[in-house]
Parts: sequence; structure tokens; C-alpha cells
Amino acid sequence: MNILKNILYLLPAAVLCVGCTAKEVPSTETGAGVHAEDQVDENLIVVGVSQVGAESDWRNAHTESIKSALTSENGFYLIFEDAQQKQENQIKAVRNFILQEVDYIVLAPIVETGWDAVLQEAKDAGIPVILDDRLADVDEDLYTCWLGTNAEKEGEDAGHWLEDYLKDSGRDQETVKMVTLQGTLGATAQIGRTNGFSKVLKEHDNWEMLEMMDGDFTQAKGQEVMEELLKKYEEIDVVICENDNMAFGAVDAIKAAGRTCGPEGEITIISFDAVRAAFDAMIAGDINVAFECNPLHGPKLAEILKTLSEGGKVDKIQYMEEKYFDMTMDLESIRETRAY
Ligand code: GZL
Ligand code: ZN
Repeated sequence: MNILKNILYLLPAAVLCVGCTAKEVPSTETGAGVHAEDQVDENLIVVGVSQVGAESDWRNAHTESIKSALTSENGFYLIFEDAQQKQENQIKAVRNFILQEVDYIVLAPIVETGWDAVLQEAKDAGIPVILDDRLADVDEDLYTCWLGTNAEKEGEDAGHWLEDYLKDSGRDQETVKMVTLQGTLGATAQIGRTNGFSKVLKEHDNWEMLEMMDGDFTQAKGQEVMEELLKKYEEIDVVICENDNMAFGAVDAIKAAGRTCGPEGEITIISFDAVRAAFDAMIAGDINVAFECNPLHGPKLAEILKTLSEGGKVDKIQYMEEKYFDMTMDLESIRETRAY
């Protein structure tokens, strides 16, 4: 019987005798709590989830997917911690999960480094760790599996899309000047998309990458970085934005500078995630293409946790499937089918 279940067994009696409604019982220093009125019965799988933050539409869809999959009806007791994009909050959350003796820890590591100590503590406590979305650069025996998306393939697919796009517009021999708004430096999605695109960049002497800057996956930072790049470089033909929210910020900066973008504009915008708002931006003619990164990890996570709790084995790496969407497609009807 883990400590958490003990505390929660005792608590409801205390709470019930004062007949109050749901009561936040701070379960960690970050203030998030568990609702004391929940009965954590023996059969529920207690899962501590440490989430990066709420920096983007993608992240919010990812959170929503996890919360709607890891419910008590589905056999889980979820303790969810949002780290507000600070690694130290994630490390604190994992340590609290260990103290509470959860059954499993799910971690979406904001960056790949700095996890060895705390994941060793989880291993020493006998608590399996599942890495979700982003990877941690640790010994493979410190995590049971990684459920993620192939960011390098997304980056490479974007490079090949640009090859085709330039060829179709008769510009494949021209000098093409480009900049990149990178995601949080050191995040798996940033590393993968940058490296993947660079593999194609290297094949084209006429492609000139003027500069890559960290936009931290947020719209505000994306706009700020794009303003700076527009001031610095007279001519920019292509902007690679490593997520949609930075692309939205870039579009605002480009328009504010009196420039144009999208299929009819002077600056081609390539984006990643393909959230619903990216479809709106493509339909509005602001961005050219969005490479999907599927945030709907909840059901797959639930399946992995169930398999493990029944003593089953899971593959070390589990990829979500992904596509891309651009203005050559019927974006309005596809948009209606999008779950996020
Ligand atoms: C992708 C994920 C990235 C998204 C961003 O796997 O880690 O983090 O592309 C999000 O929108 O901030
Ligand atoms: Zn992805």
C-alpha cells in the first residue's frame, strides 16, 4: 500500500466529518493538490505526471489528452503537475511523486539534460518512469519507454516540402535566404526539427540559413525574435518556425513591418504542430504549411500504463503517427476533422 493511498484513506474520513466539498490537499510544493474527496481504491493505478507547462496550443492539447485518458473511470489516480516551463519545478514534482510512492511517473522533460540524478532516485525507489513527448538524455535503464514523435523526420519532411515548393515556383536555382525560429533550446522537438531540416539544407548550396534564434515555443518570443531578424536582414525569403505559436508571432511581426507572408506573400512560412489555429492561419493565407506533431498521447499512455501494471512489456520507443498540411489541400474540411 503506498503512502498516498494511506493519506487519502485517512483524509476522506476527516474531510467527510466536516461535510465539506472537494478540498485541495497540497501534495507538492508547487501547490497542485489532490482532491481529498477522491477515494483512491487499491485497484487504481496512481500516476504522477510532470508536464512542461502551458506554453503552446500543442501543449494544452497534450495536457487535455492526458487528463481525459488517465481518469478514475479508466482505472487511474492522476496527480498532474504543470512546471510552468521550469526544469527545477519538474525535478521537484518527480521527487514528490517518489515521496508519495506513486505507481508510475510520466515525465515530459522540458530539455534533454539534467535528469540523471532524479531519475536514478526514481529507479532506486522502484518507480517506473515513462518519458512522454520529449526525451531525456539519460541511460536507457532509467526509463521504461519513450512515447514521442519523430521530430527529426518532421524537420526533414519540411526540408523536402520546401524543395518541392521552390521547384514548383521555378525558384530551385535562386539564392533562398532563410531564418529559423527555434523552440526551447535543448528540447527534443527543437533538436530534431533543426537537425532534420539541416540535413536537407546541406544539399542546397543556394539555400542560405542567415540565422537561427530561440523563440522558446511561445508566440510572444516568436514575435520578438522575428522583429529582430527583420531589422537585421533586408531580405528573408523563408522563415522556419519550430512550432505554430512562434509562427503566429512571426506573422504578426512581418505584417507590423509592412511585409507580406504566406502563399501570396514575399516570405514563405513553414510551421510545426498543425494545431487548429494553424489551419486558420493557412486558410487566411498567412502561413504556407504546417507539419503535424500529434499531441494526443493520452490513450496510448493509458494503454502503456495498463500493460505495465499487468506485468506486460512495452517497446522502448513508441512513435505517434504524423502528416503535413498545406494550401494545396482542402484545409477547411480537414480543419473540421481536427481533434486539437
Ligand atoms: C513537440 C513538443 C513541442 C511542440 C510545441 O513534441 O515537445 O513543445 O512542438 C510545444 O508547441 O511547446
Ligand atoms: Zn512531433
